[in-house]
Amino acid sequence: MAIMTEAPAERVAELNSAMQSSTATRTCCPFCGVGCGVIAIPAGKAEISISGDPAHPANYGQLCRKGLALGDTLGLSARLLHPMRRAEDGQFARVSWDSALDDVVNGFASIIDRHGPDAVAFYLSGQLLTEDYYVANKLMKGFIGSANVDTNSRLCMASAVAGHKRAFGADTVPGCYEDFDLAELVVLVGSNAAWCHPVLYQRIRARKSTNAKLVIVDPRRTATADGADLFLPIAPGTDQALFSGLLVHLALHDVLDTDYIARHTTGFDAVLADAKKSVPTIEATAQATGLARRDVAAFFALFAATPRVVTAFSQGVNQSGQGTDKVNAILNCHLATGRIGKPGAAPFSLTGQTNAMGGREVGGLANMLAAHMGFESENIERVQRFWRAPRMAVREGLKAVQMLQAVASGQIKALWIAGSNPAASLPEADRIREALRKLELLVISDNNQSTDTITSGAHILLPALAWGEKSGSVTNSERVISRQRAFLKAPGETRPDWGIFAEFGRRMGFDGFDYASAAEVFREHAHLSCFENNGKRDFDIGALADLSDAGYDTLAPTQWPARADETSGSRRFFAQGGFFTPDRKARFILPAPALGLCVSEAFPLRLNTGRSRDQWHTMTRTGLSARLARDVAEPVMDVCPEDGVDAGLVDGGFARVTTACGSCILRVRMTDRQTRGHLFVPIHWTDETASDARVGALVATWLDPVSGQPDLKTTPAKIKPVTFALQGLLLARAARYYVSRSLVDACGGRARGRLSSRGGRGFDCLA
Ligand SMILES: Nc1nc2c(c(=O)[nH]1)N[C@H]1C(S)=C(S)[C@@H](COP(=O)(O)OP(=O)(O)OC[C@H]3O[C@@H](n4cnc5c(=O)[nH]c(N)nc54)[C@H](O)[C@@H]3O)O[C@H]1N2
Ligand SMILES: Nc1nc2c(c(=O)[nH]1)N[C@H]1C(S)=C(S)[C@@H](COP(=O)(O)OP(=O)(O)OC[C@H]3O[C@@H](n4cnc5c(=O)[nH]c(N)nc54)[C@H](O)[C@@H]3O)O[C@H]1N2
Ligand code: SF4
Ligand SMILES: [Mo]
Repeated sequence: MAIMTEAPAERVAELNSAMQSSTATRTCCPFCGVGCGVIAIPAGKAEISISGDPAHPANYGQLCRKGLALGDTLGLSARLLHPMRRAEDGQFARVSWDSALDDVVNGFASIIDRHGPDAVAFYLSGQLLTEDYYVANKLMKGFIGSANVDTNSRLCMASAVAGHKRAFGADTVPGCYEDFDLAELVVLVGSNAAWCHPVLYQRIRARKSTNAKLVIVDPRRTATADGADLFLPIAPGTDQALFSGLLVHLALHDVLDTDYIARHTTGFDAVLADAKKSVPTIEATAQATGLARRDVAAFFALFAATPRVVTAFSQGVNQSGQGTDKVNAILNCHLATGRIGKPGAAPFSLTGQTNAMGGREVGGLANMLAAHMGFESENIERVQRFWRAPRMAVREGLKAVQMLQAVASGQIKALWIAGSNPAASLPEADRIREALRKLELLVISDNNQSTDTITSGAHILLPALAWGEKSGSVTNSERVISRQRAFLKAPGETRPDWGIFAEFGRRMGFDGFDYASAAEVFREHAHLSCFENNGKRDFDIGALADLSDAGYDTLAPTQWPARADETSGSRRFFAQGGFFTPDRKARFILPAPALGLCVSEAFPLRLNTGRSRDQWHTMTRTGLSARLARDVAEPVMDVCPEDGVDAGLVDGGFARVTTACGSCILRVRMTDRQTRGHLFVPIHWTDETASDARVGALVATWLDPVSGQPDLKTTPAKIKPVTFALQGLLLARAARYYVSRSLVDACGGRARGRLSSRGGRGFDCLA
């Protein structure tokens, strides 16, 4: 289906002159990790037709609502179009690129001189293209000499990465989307795919209509659960017990692939013995997970009876204080049954952002070096030779939350953030804001003039190209590399992120940053992937290392591995073993017993946070679309009617949600989708878009000890009603959506309010 989008008024003129061609551009959606192909066609007077690319293997022409609304997100009113410097009076003023980059270079160089390379850091994002990520990573790890590069993927995929590495010896996703078409059972664990990976979810539904079964494991009854054959409303944080109980059940019922276990794995007996002690029976599993005995029995029977099973997992697994153990508990069941790397049988990590995988490939995480290599001495030496790097990082850097803790303690003095909004998205977001204000130098490359992070003391703002303007590559959940291509000219003085980092590298006096194009960066990345590889590393795209510029421009979606010497590689990994551990065998891993942050009399409920169907993260793009605002128009909190009534709340009224870290005021939505004791709040609103709904400020810091990924789903909380004396609604044509309750708080008699001024079009919604 093609959707014609009327471009935002302020872009009409630009669009008319900016269309690079009047022909169709094949590109890729910038939102979720499904990675759908998109066709963008300038359609006459400032219109853009957006449709799904029928030839793209991720979506075969389908798009979800967010993808279809992409044309609405191209407005320029909120865009950062010129480099800016913050003046003494706190206001940002336009400066030249030369002057802005001088400040960045002088600031970084002087801090490195005075305090060493570990006093500086980059914080990156899965919104970036692989080429952007590659250049930033090379700069920091090979030339500045620190591994303080981390990314919002730490909040998203880190536990999956760590779980894969522990079991497989590499961060390998063994399966592919086709497995969902072939599976007879799909288990979705901690995934609201109906909203968060909609096109893939439709594919699962299509398969289900041919009699395949669907099981959902989630503490709340999501839209995804509505379509399930079996819904397991698991107690949060207990998935490892469910899958350890399943392992015991599979052993008891002789469903193990003993040959696979013997030939391709180690550690099985110890893990099974431990599981038998902790969850020996269906009853014990039911008790450990809060599930009904008959539901656990039904799930175990289904899993045991169905060789073709895909267990896909997302943030209910990863964003947990024990996320890595949850991942390994799932992988254990697939390894024990040999249901891995076979058509229709695989564990499957659903990646969040469009380029979460690309970031992992280049080494964007502080505990990875580059091209899926870690910090072993032979890898450090190899990458150093390849980069001709003068100053290699020799150990892992600080992971996101620790990085910000080091900012707070003054250990890190310069931070460059590109493509993320950590003042909203990290746990204890108020403390993050305080920490950022202490920096000697805070540089932000972004598409927008104002974000919660920019207003947390940024010194220099660098304008980056946005979707539709930028050009490079991304990798989706099934290891398919796709091109994002530009169909709009760069507005204002915006530049590609890779170009900004490369220019910084040149000005720092580093050799090896003279890239003329994204294609050149990509070729170097591909060369590194196959450099002294010889099948030892999973990530190898050597077949693309010598692409011409034209070949890069026209590159069709390509799945890795794509080794130079292979004409027809397998789409899947590990059906015949061949793991990336030293003995090439997989490891069974013992999960620790479920722990958890304790609820108390003061904070008796659990705050779960996640996504709404039609908004993306901090709404910097989806917030521009009126049709996407219709789904959930303001910040809400879901609570079950019993808990709501107990707390004196009214459905449709307001509640203050408080945790040990902070509080928010949210519209109450009573729903039986929530179980007792659990609240759910979407993550999308920030201080830019609402007066009191930055949910990151409420989330406690509880890190997975292996991956460093924060638990974002179980903070102890309390709720109380808030009543306002007056309420009004103002509708206006605004550049961006803003919700404010500038009302007289009936209890406190205090007036609160705030005006937003996005490009002079701001408005106050309630008055
Ligand atoms: N509409 C939309 N789609 C998106 C995004 C977006 O912002 N908006 N963002 C993208 C990104 S970056 C990501 S990472 C993905 C995230 O995609 P999902 O992981 O599907 O989304 P979430 O809403 O974060 O959380 C998933 C579910 O985990 C459940 N959960 C919480 N605790 C537990 C637990 O202990 N066990 C289990 N089994 N489940 C639990 C929650 O109730 C929730 O329903 O979505 C991507 N797609
Ligand atoms: N409580 C809670 N917190 C969460 C989560 C949760 O479930 N609960 N989920 C976590 C997860 S999984 C994720 S992925 C994060 C997401 O959290 P963030 O990364 O903080 O969110 P975004 O809104 O995607 O921020 C992207 C920023 O980059 C800018 N941008 C977009 N494209 C580009 C580009 O090409 N170049 C540059 N330079 N800038 C660009 C945008 O304008 C925006 O300011 O949130 C995490 N935080
Ligand atoms: S499913 Fe994901 S990648 Fe596909 S159109 Fe929707 S948001 Fe974009
Ligand atoms: Mo994510």
